[in-house]
Amino acid sequence: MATHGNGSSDFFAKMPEIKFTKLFINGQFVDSVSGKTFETIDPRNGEVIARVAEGDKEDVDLAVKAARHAFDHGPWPRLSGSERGKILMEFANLIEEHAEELAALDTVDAGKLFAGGKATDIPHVIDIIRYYAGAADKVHGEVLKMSGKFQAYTLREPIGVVGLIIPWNFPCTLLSLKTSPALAAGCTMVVKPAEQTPLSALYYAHLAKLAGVPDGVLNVITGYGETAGAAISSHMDIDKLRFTGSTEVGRKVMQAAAASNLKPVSLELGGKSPLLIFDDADVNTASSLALSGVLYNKGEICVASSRVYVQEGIYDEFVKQLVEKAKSWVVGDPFDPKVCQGPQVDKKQFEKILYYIEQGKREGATLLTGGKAFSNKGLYIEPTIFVDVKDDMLIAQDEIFGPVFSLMKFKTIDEAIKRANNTRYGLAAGVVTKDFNVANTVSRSIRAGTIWINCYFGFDVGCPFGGYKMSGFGRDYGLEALYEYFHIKSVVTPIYNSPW
Ligand code: TXE
Repeated sequence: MATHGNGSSDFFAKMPEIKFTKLFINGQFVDSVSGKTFETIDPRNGEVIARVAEGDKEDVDLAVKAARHAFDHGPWPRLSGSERGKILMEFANLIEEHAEELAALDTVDAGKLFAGGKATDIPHVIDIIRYYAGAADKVHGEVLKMSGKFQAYTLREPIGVVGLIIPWNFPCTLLSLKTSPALAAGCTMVVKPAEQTPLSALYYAHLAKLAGVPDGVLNVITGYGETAGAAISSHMDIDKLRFTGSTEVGRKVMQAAAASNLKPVSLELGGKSPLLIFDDADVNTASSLALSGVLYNKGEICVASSRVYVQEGIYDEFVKQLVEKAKSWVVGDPFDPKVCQGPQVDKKQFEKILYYIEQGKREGATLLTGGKAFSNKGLYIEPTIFVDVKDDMLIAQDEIFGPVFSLMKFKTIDEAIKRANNTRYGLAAGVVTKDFNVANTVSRSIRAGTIWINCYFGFDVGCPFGGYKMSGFGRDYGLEALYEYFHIKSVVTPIYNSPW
C-alpha cells in the first residue's frame, strides 16, 4: 500500500489568504449580476475555502462588451509589439514575486503539490509569459510576388475578442498558456476558469492589472460550464474560442461556435497515451518513467501514460519494480513536502476514478496493488495497478484521469504500434528503447501530437503541443499558439513596369 505523508513541518500554515472572489470585468472586481455565489471546496477535507461570484450569461455579456470596447477603441491592439512585450515582462516579474500565493491557491483549490507548484508550475507560467512577451515584436507578414502584374503583402492582425475556457488540473499554467499569446497578439479576452479552481485566475487578473494591462483586455468570469462557459461558446461577439477540457464538452463548445457566429475553435481534449517499453530498456529507468507518467499530478493530466505496453522479455521484472515503487509512493496532504500525491480535485472526479477501478475488476483485469480510496477523509486514491488488461476493456480505452495503471504485454514492434494506435485519442506517446531505429519507427508510426523518446513529460514553452484524432486540434505553446490569435490579411497591389 502507498505510504502516508506525515511531515512534521508547519505546512498547514501555508493556507493562503483569499483576497479575490469576485468577477473581474473591465479592470474591476464586481459581483455577478444575479448576486449569486458558489462554494469552492478544499479536496483535502471537503471544507469550503471561499464563496466566489457565480457568473452567468449577463456577466459574460458585460465582459464581452468590455473586451470589445478595449479591442475596438482601447490602446492594447494599437500598441507596438515591443510595448505590449514590456508590460508582459512586468507581469511575469509580478507573478514571480507572488509565486508562493499562486501555488498555494492551486493547492487548496485543486489538491496540487505546493512544493511542485512553487518549483515547477509557477516558474513555467513565468517562462510562458516571458516567451510570448519576447515574441510580441517578432510577428510580421510576407511579401509575395504574384502571377501577372501584381504583388501582395500579408498582415497578421489580432483576431479580436477571444473566449478562453480553462480546466482545473493545471489552473494557473493553462491560464497563462491561453492568455499570454493572446495578450502578445493584441487580442482582448474573456476567460472562464473551471468552477473547481477559480481562485488563482482572479489573483492572476489582479497582477495583470498591476503590470499595466489596460482595463477590459483581460476579463475573468468565474462560474459553471453549462451557464457561463456555454454563454462564451455561443456568444455572437466573440471572434475565437480556445478550450482545454473533456472531449465531450469540446464537442459542445464546437457545436455552439458553429451554431452561433462560426467562430474558429481550438480544442485540447482528453488522451489515453501509450508508453511502449522495449526489451532493451533499463527496467529501473523505464519503471520510474511509467510511475511518474501515470501518477504525476495524481493522474489528472491529459498526457498521462495510462496505457503501458511492456515487451515480454522484461515484463515480469518491470511489473515487480513498478509495484514496489507504487507502494512507496507517498499520498497525503499536498502542502507536506514529503508527499508525492494529493487528493483528486473533486468528488465527481474521485467517484469517476473509483468507478473505473471497479469496472477494471469486473472486466477481468488483475489488480496488483491499490484499488480503493486511501483514507476516509479527503479525496485520496491509492496508486492502482492493473495487469492482464485487454485493449478493448474500458480501463484501456477511456480517459480515467486518476492514479490508475493499465499494463499490457507485447511481443513485436508491429504489434505494439498497432495496439498503441488502437484508441480514439492522439495526444502523446512515449517509447523507451536503446535502439534508435525502433525509436524512429515508433515516433513516426504513432498518431499523436507529441512523442517522448526515453523521457516523459518533456515540455517547453517553445515546443508545440496538441492533439490528433479526438484529442483535438490547434496547438498550445510555441509560435504556433501565437499565430492562432491572428487573422492573415493579404493586401494586393498592381505593379507596373517591374523589371522582374
Ligand atoms: O471537464 P469539463 P470536467 C477530462 C478528464 C476528466 C473529464 C471531466 O477525463 O475526468 O474531462 O472533467 C467548462 N460549455 N479532462 O467535467 O467539463 C468547465 O466549466 C462551455 C481533460 O471537469 O470539460 C471547465 O471550465 N464550457 C482535460 C472546462 O469546461 C463548459 C482537463 C473543462 O471542464 C461546458 C480537464 C459547456 N457546456 C478534464 N461544460 C485536459 N485535456 O487536460 C463545462 N465547461
